[in-house]
Amino acid sequence: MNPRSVLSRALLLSIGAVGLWSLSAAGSASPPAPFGPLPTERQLRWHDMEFYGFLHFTVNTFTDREWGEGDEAETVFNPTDFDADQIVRTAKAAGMTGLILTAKHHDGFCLWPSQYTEHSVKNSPWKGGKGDVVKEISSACHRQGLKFGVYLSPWDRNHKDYARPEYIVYYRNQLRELLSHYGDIFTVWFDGANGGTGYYGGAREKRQIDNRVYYDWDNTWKIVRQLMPNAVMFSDGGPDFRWVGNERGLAGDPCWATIDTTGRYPGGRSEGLTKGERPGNAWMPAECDVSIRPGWFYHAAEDARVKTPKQLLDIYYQSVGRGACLNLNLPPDRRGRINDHDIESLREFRRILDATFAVNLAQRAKFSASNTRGGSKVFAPENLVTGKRDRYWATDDSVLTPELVVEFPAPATFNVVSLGEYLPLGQRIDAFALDQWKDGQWTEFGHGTSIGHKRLIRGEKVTTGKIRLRVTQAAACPALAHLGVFAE
Ligand code: FUL
Repeated sequence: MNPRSVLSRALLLSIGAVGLWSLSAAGSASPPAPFGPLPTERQLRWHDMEFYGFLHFTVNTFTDREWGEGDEAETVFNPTDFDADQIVRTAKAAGMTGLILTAKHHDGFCLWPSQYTEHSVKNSPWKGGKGDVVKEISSACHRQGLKFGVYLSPWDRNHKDYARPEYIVYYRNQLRELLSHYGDIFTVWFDGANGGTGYYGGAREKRQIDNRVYYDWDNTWKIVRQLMPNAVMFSDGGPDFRWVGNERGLAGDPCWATIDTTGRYPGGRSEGLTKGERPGNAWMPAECDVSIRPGWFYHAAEDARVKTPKQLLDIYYQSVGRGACLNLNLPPDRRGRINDHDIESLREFRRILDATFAVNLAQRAKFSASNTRGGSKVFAPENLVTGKRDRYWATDDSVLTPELVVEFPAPATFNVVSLGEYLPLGQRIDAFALDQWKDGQWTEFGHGTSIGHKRLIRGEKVTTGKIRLRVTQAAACPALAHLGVFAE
């Protein structure tokens, strides 16, 4: 369905629920017109996931490498104590909403018994060749309430036909296999690394491809749309969400959810990805991917270099806190479990986040806005603390830079302010500032640019009786769905 019709239906329903009284009292409380590119339903669901994980696991785990050559014997894959439930439980306890498994990395080894190759778990000693990592992880995810996604590397350094048309048939067959036998898949992650030296069925040579045409992406992506219509697809340039342009997990400031897709393709140009482009021609929000360790795969030598809770928090505020999703890699070790070093760091990271976001100090505050659309309750600032993403504060079309005073029942101490726009109407706000009431006047304590799904402003602790939000620049009248005030 067209996102605009989904939107107007949702708005009509919510207006109806508040009642005709407020409509007539308001005079003209019709919702604002959308601005710029708009998200699809599947992108909206993805935004809500916010924080999920990668699992990099394959022959590299056992050869201590980051990129396998493609000539690894299947027998090297042999986890000694594989436990999908332990892996998924760890991710869940860390607050992740889903996991994306490297079903096949660049070395070509398949973690599921694909019928199209012998280079898979079926020829490994693990579970006597009867094992299926994709099955076990996807089942554990579904059992424990996490979404499951797959990474299927387009580059395959094992396959004899790589760089020839035959390989595309193989690649698509594998995609169909993964999308047909493992239940619901929330994402397919298309990596941009492409071509170079490899084993290639024994040829051991360098093979280059032109990634604009070789994979015929439009038709490859169609397979995903057909078999898993709710899944979102990742690559450097979409089609559903984009790479953030670095592997440090850091979004730009600003980080617009929109981009100009002209001339973009997987593995293509990366300028503009970190900050996005405004207004752009497509809704293409950023994913920040980063590993909890220096490498993507497990290496015992990196046990002492697991990111600390403080480092993880900084990444969280600069990814989720800038309107992106965070995809944090947790590499299973040679046992086939998440290592204790990683678990320890994740536990403290989660404890701090939970404690920070447990109480929204704005929940019991009094709101006074310089303008509310049509004077109507439907668009009142109280909508900011309902916890419901389909209610929002909006202003009249002519009011682009409103102010909102938030008065706490008693002086509040905090250092994090959270904001979120009502995304079905597009990304409307360009800049904002936050003031505190101090010594009888307003004093600025924070400001920012893009908001989008979520913006976290984190600073020094402030104690005050009231704060003020000023929208200082907007392309269309603001529509804000969320405001939170928290103490870390
Ligand atoms: C990159 C790959 O080359 C790395 O090995 C890793 O999978 C990372 C997430 O993407 O492009």
